[in-house]
Amino acid sequence: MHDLFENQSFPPSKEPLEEGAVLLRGFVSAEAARLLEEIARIAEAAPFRHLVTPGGHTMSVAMTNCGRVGWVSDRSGYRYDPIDPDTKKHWPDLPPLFLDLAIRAAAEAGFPNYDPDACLINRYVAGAKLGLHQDRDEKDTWAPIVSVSLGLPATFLWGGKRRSDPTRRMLLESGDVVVWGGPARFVYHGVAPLKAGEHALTGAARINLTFRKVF
Ligand code: MD3
Ligand code: FE
Repeated sequence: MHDLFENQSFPPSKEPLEEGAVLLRGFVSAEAARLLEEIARIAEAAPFRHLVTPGGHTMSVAMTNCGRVGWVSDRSGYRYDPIDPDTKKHWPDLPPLFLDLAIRAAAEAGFPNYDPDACLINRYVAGAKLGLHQDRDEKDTWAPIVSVSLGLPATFLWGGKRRSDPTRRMLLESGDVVVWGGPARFVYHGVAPLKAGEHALTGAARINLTFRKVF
């Protein structure tokens, strides 16, 4: 039997995680292939790269961006930059499909009038991980971050407002969207090392989009 949605999250479901955080399982399953086509187009203009942290470590996750600004890191620090430091050009525009999905997901989670200016695109292959961190380079501290998972599943780590708070684990699968805003905006979070696998849409990779209201 052909599985149109490539995962178990049909029909889409909505699950509150904590005050300000909502899990929308399967929210973008129907658009996953089109999203991946857009991502391939973006990556032709702004190729995925492994950024270096201020501490001098090369990140295992490969990144690129679209939107008015992109998130970048180098030895001098983290920042949002309107120019891609690799190509010296502006980042590709946010595709209308991206904007539409991010706005609809935010509204569904109780954040109307969402107006993101940036989308960070993370690509994980087996072993790639993201250590526990907060996202706090954005000026708007109430607007949500909207996260979209595509391809291989990953174990998402989700803690509290202090690094030492206990962390929960949750499997994020292709098509899942999580909205983190308001009181949930500054929770520590990360991604456990990706397990090797093969996905019909992305092959050996997981791709995550995070929409951000930067200004
Ligand atoms: C909770 N990305 O790019 S998405 C990141 O799967 C990032 O690639 C992860 O953390 C990934 O910064 C996790 C879920 C997520 C993203 C941002 C958040 C959860 C968040 C910001 C605040 C609270
Ligand atoms: Fe993050």
